[in-house]
Amino acid sequence: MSTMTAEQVSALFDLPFNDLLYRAQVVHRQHFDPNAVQVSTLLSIKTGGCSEDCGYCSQSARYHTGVGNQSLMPLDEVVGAARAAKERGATRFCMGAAWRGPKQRDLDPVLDMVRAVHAMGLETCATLGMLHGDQAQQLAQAGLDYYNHNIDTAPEYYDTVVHTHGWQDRIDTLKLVRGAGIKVCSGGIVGMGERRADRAGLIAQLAAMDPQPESVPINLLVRIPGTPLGDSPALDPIEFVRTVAAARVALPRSLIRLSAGRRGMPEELQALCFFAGANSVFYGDRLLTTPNPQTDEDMALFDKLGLRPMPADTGAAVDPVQTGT
Ligand code: SAM
Ligand code: DTB
Ligand code: SF4
Repeated sequence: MSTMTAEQVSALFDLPFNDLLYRAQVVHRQHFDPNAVQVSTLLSIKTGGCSEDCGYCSQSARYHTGVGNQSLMPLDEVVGAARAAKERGATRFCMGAAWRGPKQRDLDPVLDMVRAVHAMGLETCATLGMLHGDQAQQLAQAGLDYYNHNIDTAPEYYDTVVHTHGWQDRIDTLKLVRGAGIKVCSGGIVGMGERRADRAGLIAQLAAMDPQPESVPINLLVRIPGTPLGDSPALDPIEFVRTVAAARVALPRSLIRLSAGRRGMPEELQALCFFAGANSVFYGDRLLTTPNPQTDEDMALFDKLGLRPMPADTGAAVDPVQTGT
């Protein structure tokens, strides 16, 4: 596996925009069908009241954001939401919980959810916070395909944003996930006041993982009033596209997911992100606690751009000869 240092990723960011997008587009076409986009739907199965102090998050108990504290959703509601997501065309269903990490009594009902969603023929993903002991193995045995656990930013910037756990804790959980044979979904957030060097550092850290994460969500900060980052200055949209393109070049075989923040992006910006190598989205009217584009708007955009939903389990490399390039 060839990897890139933070300096090399920084050099990508510094390229003229057209050169960067060309590099990204070439890499994208070498490894993927350029017109296929993977479609995941999110569900918050346990919302709010979280012990952690992540400075971007509406669900921390420490900030007054208007997000209530809801206990774990019953199994039948989760199954109903997964069925609706499948009917609308999602191939992966991601269950998110506002925990520092699950206790065993939290995990047991989540294992039932994973079994039920897996049995429906959807790819399963969960994001439950830090794992310990044999929790990752239990999830793998229940049929979990992916675990989402973002490293969120460069190690040097992490402690500016989060104080109740550290960047290394995130890495430790990712190791448990890999060790259990679960595919890794890990990415980050941009627009948190970090420098370009931190964005490059985030991407270089993801690229240095061996193997690289199968899925890499790139979130644009959703500025939540009441959180420490609620008044952050907006990231320049062109810088966001550069981030997507640099991620595509450094992570050639990963699905790069346009994640939080898409609702605020005009179609032209989303189109540029797809051109820069993004090939996955969160699809469905809500993310966890904030709105996402409406599904019919997304389908209209896909139609306009000639994009097709990617079938499940073809996230890895495809033969470029068959891609109609
Ligand atoms: N509690 C678990 C954790 O922290 O890993 C799982 C849920 S947490 C909400 C999942 C991810 O959502 C975070 O790591 C972060 O990348 C993203 N996220 C949360 N709030 C966000 C916001 N306001 N804007 C953009 N991304 C956000
Ligand atoms: C990820 O990288 N982004 C998603 C998912 N993984 C769990 C969450 C985005 C949350 C956006 C803010 C909210 O809706 O609360
Ligand atoms: Fe809790 Fe996760 Fe939000 Fe951090 S990002 S406050 S761990 S829900």
